[in-house]
Amino acid sequence: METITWFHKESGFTLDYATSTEIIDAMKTFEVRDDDVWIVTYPKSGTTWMQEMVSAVSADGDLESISKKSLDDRIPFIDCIFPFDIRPRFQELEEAASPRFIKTHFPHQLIPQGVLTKNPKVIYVARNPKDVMVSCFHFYNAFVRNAPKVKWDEFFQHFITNNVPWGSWFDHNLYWWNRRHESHVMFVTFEEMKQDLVKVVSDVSKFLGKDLDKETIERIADHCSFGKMKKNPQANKSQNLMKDTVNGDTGNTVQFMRKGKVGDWKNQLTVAQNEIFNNLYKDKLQETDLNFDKFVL
Ligand code: PPS
Repeated sequence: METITWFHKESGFTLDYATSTEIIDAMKTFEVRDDDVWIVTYPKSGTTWMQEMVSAVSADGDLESISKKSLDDRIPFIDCIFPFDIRPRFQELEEAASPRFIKTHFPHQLIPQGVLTKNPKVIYVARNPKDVMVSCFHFYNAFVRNAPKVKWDEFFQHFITNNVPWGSWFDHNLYWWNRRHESHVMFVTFEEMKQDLVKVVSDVSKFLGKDLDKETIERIADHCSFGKMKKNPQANKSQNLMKDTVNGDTGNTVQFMRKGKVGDWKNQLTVAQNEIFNNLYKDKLQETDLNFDKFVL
């Protein structure tokens, strides 16, 4: 298996170009507050979707006010190296008024320990691993500039051997699945959001202690629909639009909001890969009650 040049190993994990040792060290001493709200996800699981929702809910549905600030400014991505000097960003977060809203992909082994030992609100968004794998593949190939592209068959091997950023999908998800009954933890899936977004907005609102009326909840759900978010430059990260070089230089651009579907993996995995993945999936989850069978098998 060839090395993917824009991945690197730190503290036993494969990470991508956007996370450094400096970030890992800064996370070790980052002071977590009980009134923080952390959005924790394995990459490509619906993080941005949840960020936009949490942002709208916490602003009581004032969509105009939230549209004035970029999503990353409203809910910073703490693991990310950009902009390059991380000190002002960490200092800003340390000095920010409560409640702070923070996004992270870090697995429990690397996340600031206060997230695990204190009682901040944690919203964990999970998505079935096959769609995650395919979404990751397109994202990494499209958004990493000036780097050699990786072929799907290679990426598949990397994913099933945990040699992808933030490690094993199974370990990452199972940690928070096992803590889902704690009152300060909300475990929600991408597939639930697809099925009934109004319900998820309502649940998130209750979880954050908000008492929003039906009209506001429906307006937030509409604002968070795939179509609306795709047209929203704050959410679609359109400044990062890249040429689609995954399938040769087609001249097409790849959008951050790519397809937003459940089951898109069926267009990507070969029959043999599907069989390999199903065996891995069954093996890893057989003694657990985390179940994405309906979307995976
Ligand atoms: S990241 O970079 O890890 O933070 O990516 P993340 O935001 O977790 O995941 C990106 C995928 O989520 C899809 N997405 C949505 N789907 C449906 N509805 C809405 N509103 C929505 N917003 C984001 C996005 O399209 C990516 O999935 P794919 O399968 O690649 O389309």
